Amino acid sequence: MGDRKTKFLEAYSVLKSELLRDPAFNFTDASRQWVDRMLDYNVPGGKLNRGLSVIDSYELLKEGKELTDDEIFLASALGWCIEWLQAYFLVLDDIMDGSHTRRGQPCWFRLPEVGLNAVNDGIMLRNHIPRILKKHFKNKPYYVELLDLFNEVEFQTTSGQMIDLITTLEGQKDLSKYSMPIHHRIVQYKTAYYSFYLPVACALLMSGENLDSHTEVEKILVEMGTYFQVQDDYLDCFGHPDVIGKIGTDIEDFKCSWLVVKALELSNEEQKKLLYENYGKADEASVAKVKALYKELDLEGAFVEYENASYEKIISSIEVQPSKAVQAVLKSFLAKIYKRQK
Ligand code: GPP
Ligand code: MG
Ligand code: MG
Ligand code: MG
Repeated sequence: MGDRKTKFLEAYSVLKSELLRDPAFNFTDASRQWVDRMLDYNVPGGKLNRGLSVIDSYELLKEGKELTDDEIFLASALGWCIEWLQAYFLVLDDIMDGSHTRRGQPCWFRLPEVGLNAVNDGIMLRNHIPRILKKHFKNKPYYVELLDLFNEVEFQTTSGQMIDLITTLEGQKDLSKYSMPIHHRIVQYKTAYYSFYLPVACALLMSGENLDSHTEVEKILVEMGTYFQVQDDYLDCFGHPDVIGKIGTDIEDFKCSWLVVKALELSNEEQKKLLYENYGKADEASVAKVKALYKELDLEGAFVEYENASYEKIISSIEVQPSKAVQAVLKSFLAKIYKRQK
């Protein structure tokens, strides 16, 4: 595994050098240095689960046949495209959510010399993806499918992000519109497709598979991605910033988080009143009251219950999959996130 990650990181250096050689940056060294620093700051510093999953999944789909160096590089390049996509989303999401830290450092837009130039950097990150794909996959029979996949998934994520954002609009802060079905719709779109379906879909395309014949796999991965975002919502409040690398903002931001939806389900009238009065306010006292109510309602216990039920459900749907290789891909992905602390 250590070796796998080393090779994956080597591929990052190769891809970055190729992108930095673009004639667009020939005129000034400053532009090349900006992109260089922007990439190092935003692309490789996460857990790299999504990226590494492309290689792991591809290997499992090959059922024990050893991967060639070329195959490892190509799977890594696809993995990095997902990490680039993630960096693009996170740079912009942190502006939209008014976040302060990410991966244990200030959000990119919080750096004084960056500010809202980060919007353009986000667009730059997004535009690197088709360049990587063109350079390394143009002659592959699945090239068009790959482009289409990235486009579709970007659209889905943007749609989820939009619903996430418009449910919190100032002046319309109304907790009564928050429910599990709306939460489910948001997280399925904003997180599950790009974080779970995309890595496995990339591996399937590389193995010569047709994505239309794997809709059941897509369904399971979307379910896993939903579970993953519920964990993210949980950690936003109950995780430690030093461990998760970011300071939660969901309560202040009036987000339709799994925690607030669950709290609404479990609250009596008085507790509901407290939520209505304090949820979505930036002051510390209001946030503290919401967190105290979450404790009182034992949302930690409710989360463990959800986590166990969700795990059982996903495992059962994996075990009826006809292909053992596909089962292995899905189980290995689930194992990476089950009971995660960060
Ligand atoms: C995670 O939501 C969702 C995204 C990062 C997708 C963003 C999509 C865009 C089109 C910009 P989150 O805000 O809960 O994530 P985090 O807790 O990491 O900030
Ligand atoms: Mg966010
Ligand atoms: Mg967000
Ligand atoms: Mg979050």
